[in-house]
Formats: sequence, C-alpha cells, structure tokens
Amino acid sequence: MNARQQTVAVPLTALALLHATFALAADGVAFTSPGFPPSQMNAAGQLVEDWGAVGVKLGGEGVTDAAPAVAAVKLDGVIPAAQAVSQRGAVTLTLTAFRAPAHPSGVDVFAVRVDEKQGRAANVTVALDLPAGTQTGLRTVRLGGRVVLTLPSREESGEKAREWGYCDEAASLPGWAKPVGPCDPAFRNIRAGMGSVPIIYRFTIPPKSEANVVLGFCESHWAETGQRRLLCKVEGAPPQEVDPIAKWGRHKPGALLFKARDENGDGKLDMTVSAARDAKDKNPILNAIWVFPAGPPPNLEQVIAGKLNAAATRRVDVGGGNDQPLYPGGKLEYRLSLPAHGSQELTFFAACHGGVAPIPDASAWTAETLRRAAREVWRDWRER
Ligand SMILES: [Ca+2]
Ligand SMILES: [Ca+2]
Repeated sequence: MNARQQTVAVPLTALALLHATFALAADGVAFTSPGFPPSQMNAAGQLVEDWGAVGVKLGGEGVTDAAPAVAAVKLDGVIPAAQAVSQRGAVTLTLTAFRAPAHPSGVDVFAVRVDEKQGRAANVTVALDLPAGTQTGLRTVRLGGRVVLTLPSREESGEKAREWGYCDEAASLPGWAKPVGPCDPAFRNIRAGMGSVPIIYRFTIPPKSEANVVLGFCESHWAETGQRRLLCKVEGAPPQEVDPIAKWGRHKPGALLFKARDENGDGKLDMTVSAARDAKDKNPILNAIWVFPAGPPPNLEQVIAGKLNAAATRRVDVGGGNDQPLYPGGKLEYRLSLPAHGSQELTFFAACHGGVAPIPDASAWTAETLRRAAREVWRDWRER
C-alpha cells in the first residue's frame, strides 16, 4: 500500500486545530494526522476514541502502582505522538500513541512497552481495560458491528491453545444451510468469512504424521455457478479449488478429501478455506470437518451421510454445537516474560473518529507500514 495515495488534501485550518489541541497537555495530549479529527491520550494514559477509552493494567511480582507522566513527543523526529511513562517498581511502562494515515479514516497505533529495571527476570501481565459492551475475538475487539481494536497475535499472549479449534475472524451462522437428502446434521451450521476473511482451523496431531481430512460444504445462498468459488488448503496436501454449485448444486452436501501431513513438523495440522481469486462472492464458507487416520481413504458418500463419524479422530460441526475457538479467550491479558534489563512491546491498532481498525487477515497494514505512512505524511506536511 502506498501511503501517498492514501493521504488527503490538508485544509489550512488543520494546523490551527493541531496547535489548539496540543495546548491541552495538562488534561492529556491530542494527536492526529493532517486533515483528520484528533484522538487523545488522557492524563491517566488512556487512549480516548469516539467509541470509548482503552487503558492498560499492569500486574506481576514487584510491580507497583504509579500515575503516568503524559507528554507530547515526536517519533522519528517528525510524527506527533502522545506518550505516558510510569515507573512501576520492577518495570517501566511506556504507552505511545500516534495516528497513521491509513485509508480512509486513519488508524491510531497504540504501543505498550514494558522495560525490566532491576536486573532480574520478571513475569508481568498486561491487561487491557476496555469499554463496556466490547466483544473480544481472536485478533480484534468489536463494539456492535464495528471493529474498534486490532490485537497482537495470541501466540504473543502466553495463552494456552486448545487441542483444536478455529483461529480466524469468521462468523458462526447456525442453521444457515438447508441441505437436501439424508446427511450429517453438521452440514446445517456453517462458519462464514464475512468481510473476505479466511476460515482457519488447527488440529494437534503427532508431529510429521499423516491424516485423511474431509471438508464438507453445502451452498444455500447462490443458485448459479461462478459466485462463491473456494480455495481449500490443508497442510501437506495439494490445494483444491471448488465451486460448490458447479460440483454438487444448491443445497447439496458435498465433500473434498485431502491426504494431509504435518509438513513443518510442529505437531499441528493447519487448514484454510478462503475465496478463490476469481470468486465474485469473496466470503468463504465451511460446513464440516472430519479428520480420519492415515491409510485407505474414507468413502465420501458415507462421510456425508454421517456413517463414518465413529471412525473419525475428529468430527467438527463447523459453526455448530461442538465447534470451538483455538484460544479460550475471555479475559484479555498478555503474559510477558522479561529477561533482566529486557523489554517487550505489544502493538494495538485502534479505530479513530468514524473509522474501523484493520482486520489482520484482510488487511496488509503492519506496525511497520503504519509507522512509515505516518512518517511520510508528516515529512510531506513539513515540506509544504
Ligand atoms: Ca504443521
Ligand atoms: Ca457445521
């Protein structure tokens, strides 16, 4: 993505607005990008957006309480930012927020950095304090339908994964499909990658082992071919593209077989269903998953009929009663293990005035590209 294409014309009043808002340092520090309404970090170090305030709670041995010093700073010598620094006993907590000019409304980048100060390895918890009514997913926090916060990957959280589950931003739609004919009831409930996000599942298996994986589909929205074409990838097997209408027809349960293998030897079998490149409907769906032991392939008609469930090592009614997320979730807390004098940083992306936060699976923005975009827009602004 090119930051220059995403910036907007800057009204002259914006500069006056910046001066006005930066003068509020006693109450907090405002920050923005040229031409956008500002966000604020308040005197408590909370990021204040039009959807609410986000704060950080620190815990752990030797961690004490202290109010932060909030100040306006310049990142990379040019990006206006707000920074809250607090000495918290064993550690120093530094919260930094700046606006990146991501199309169309901008994105606020909120970095939480913890530095170990006493020369002893420390375990610290970083919990997010979120507004009431927010719902936490794997990588996003939503308020109503709006994605208001993008989270670092759960691998960074220290949270323990389950044996299997989904790890994506797709939605469960129980009863969505209307399969005709006798079939496993698992076909009725689906998960859908609304907003063009992929559907991703992970199963624990013995490292390097093989398995027969069956993915079950039933398209109940489209009646014509060429709409929702799917690209299915199961680790260790060749990818398969399928147009469920062309292959099986509307409301007709169908299944694809994959000779899977834990190719990278991490003891996990990864599978992804996403929209095919030429799909008109970019929201992928998935109805069911069966994992069978390696060996002779299972008869797909019998799998569809639900007659081989007892032989499967896993049968998942995707979007149904026995489905589950890979990470239990609940409390949004990150566990950091800091070596002596070490530090760790967690980066969150926040929706700012009228905008949404980028969904990781559907957006190319990273902490690095957002920072580069902010740097470029402020350099251009300075040269005007
Ligand atoms: Ca693997
Ligand atoms: Ca299902």
